[in-house]
Amino acid sequence: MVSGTALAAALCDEVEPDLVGLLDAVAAATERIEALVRRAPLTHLVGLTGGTNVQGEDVHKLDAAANQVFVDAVRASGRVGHLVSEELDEPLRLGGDSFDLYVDPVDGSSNTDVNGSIASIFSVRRATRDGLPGPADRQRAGGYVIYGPATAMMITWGAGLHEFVLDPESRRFVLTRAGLRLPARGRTYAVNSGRQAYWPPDVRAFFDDLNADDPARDRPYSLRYSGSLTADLHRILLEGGIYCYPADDRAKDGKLRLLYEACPLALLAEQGGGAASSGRERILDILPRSIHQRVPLFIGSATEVALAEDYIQHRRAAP
Ligand code: AHM
Ligand code: MG
Repeated sequence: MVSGTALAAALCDEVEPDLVGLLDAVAAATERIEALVRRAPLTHLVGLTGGTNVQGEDVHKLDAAANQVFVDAVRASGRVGHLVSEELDEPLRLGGDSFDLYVDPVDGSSNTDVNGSIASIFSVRRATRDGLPGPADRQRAGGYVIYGPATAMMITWGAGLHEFVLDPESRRFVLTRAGLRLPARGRTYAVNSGRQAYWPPDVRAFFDDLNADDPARDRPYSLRYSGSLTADLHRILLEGGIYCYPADDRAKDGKLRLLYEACPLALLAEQGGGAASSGRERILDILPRSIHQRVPLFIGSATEVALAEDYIQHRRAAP
């Protein structure tokens, strides 16, 4: 639990009690998921369930277990009207009237099988009667909890970007960095370059630019890609650079989901002085059409995101 901790104290000073209560429930859920993650190889919680989710993707055992932890935790909080999850076909009605909660219970699920970093992503939106998301300004808070060598929460409630680390002894989240700012540019990028055969020319030109042998422009960049968006973004929030999952010939809208992946991470990046774009428009300007909608994503330091937009919108030609 986070009550009585640095997280609760920070929240209590700045946000309404209902939101403190919900974020407390989210933090408690992630503390329980962390315990499952740490023991997963010992408790046969790695590997697939054999089922697929609404998006046709294989469900890992940890996806299903973490999803159930969120369902139980937010139901008990009494503050959530609808829970939308990557692992649920439809919004789950929970009866609360303050907020709707959007979650990706386990981001980077394939890493569960290889002891790689994974995370839970969450987005709190003001409740709607129909469970539909409405515009981005309904998003009231967002963040993720990464289960890496340390378990860390990156969170914003609209007043800066903050990091809390779970103390494994007290089981409480402790403030480690307040008011984090992303460097204006970085030296690394993250992308699945195994898909480059499907990239359109504008996407290819952007990465050719980053890979150029041009020390005067601080190139080439280094590639860092882990298979977990949040693990890659964590490096970028701390050290700068850009994470990209572009649209390509096989994935016309990219892979990542707007509401429980792109939007909360975009809010984090912007609160730290960074940026997030589909390449064509700011992520937080996109009006959602459906709960599981996908979106191309370019997120990180303002310099690299602006450069990606220049290529995608054909303001720059191949170097
Ligand atoms: P998931 O939520 O089902 O795990 O999917 C999202 C993940 C991201 O964390 C990661 O960056 C991306 O999918 C990796 O996809 P790919 O294997 O196509 O590179
Ligand atoms: Mg997932």
